[in-house]
Amino acid sequence: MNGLLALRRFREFLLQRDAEERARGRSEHVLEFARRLFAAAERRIERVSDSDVPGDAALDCELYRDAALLLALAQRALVENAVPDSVDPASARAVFDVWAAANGGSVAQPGVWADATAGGSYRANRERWSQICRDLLRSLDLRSRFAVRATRYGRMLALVVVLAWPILPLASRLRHGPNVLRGAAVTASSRFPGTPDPSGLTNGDVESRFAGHTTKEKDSWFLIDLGQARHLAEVRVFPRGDGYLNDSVPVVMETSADGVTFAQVGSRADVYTQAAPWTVRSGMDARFIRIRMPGLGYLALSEVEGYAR
Ligand SMILES: [Ca+2]
Repeated sequence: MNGLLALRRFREFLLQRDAEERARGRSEHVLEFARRLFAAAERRIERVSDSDVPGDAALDCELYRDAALLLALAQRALVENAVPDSVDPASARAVFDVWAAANGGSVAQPGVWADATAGGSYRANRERWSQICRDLLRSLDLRSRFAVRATRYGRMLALVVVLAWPILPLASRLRHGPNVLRGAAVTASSRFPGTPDPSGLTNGDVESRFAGHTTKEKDSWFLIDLGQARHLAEVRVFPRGDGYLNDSVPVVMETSADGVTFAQVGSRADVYTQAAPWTVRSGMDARFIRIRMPGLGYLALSEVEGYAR
């Protein structure tokens, strides 16, 4: 939904700009190019497993490395306000090397580029590549060219939204690691007729209506089963996106090791939204997470995310 909103603002931004801007700048072309590279980098980082298995960790290094190349190309295009003629691996590597030479830091550590599995230290190299991606995001000079120009046209906010849209999820992903609830099994106390299967609560998408909807009953709940106990530093709950938010509170979050005995780790009495989800940071080790509405009512949610750090 946030993506759609950003796209709409992007379109408005393009439509409203005056003829002079259209004639003299290639920035819309560059923005689109950078946006596609961000999306491609995000797809790779989404696949990072954070697994301790050496083979998985080595693959993670390669995913981060590919993402870093894409981010370096995006960074260069935004700074230079130009789309490169070629985006083959060799030219991407050359662009990355220029960035690395100027930024040093984590890139300069031995073995990082030459061999993702150098010295058998898969996890250390994965951490370095993750840091390189974070450094690349930080090095994007969003204010220099685009924000200044946008300010002149009084539309900085719209442009910042457009640029932040691909960057923020990526930065969050790099900071918090993967969404460990994604794909976890979901059951519900009941299912309102005609509503989707509640498995959509962990499909990685924040639906604009809802992914799961119980009937009105006493103690309605959704139960997420991770399959094994995991550490969760943060859990985010996204409500339905089509209104009726007052109906979705009060609500409690409970965790369990066995699916039988539950302990409450959070509660929410105030309305929350998809833009500002209900976030519980109590640091929990659990296999089961239950979102429950005490008393008479129903639950309608779009997504539940969980992060290990
Ligand atoms: Ca969902």
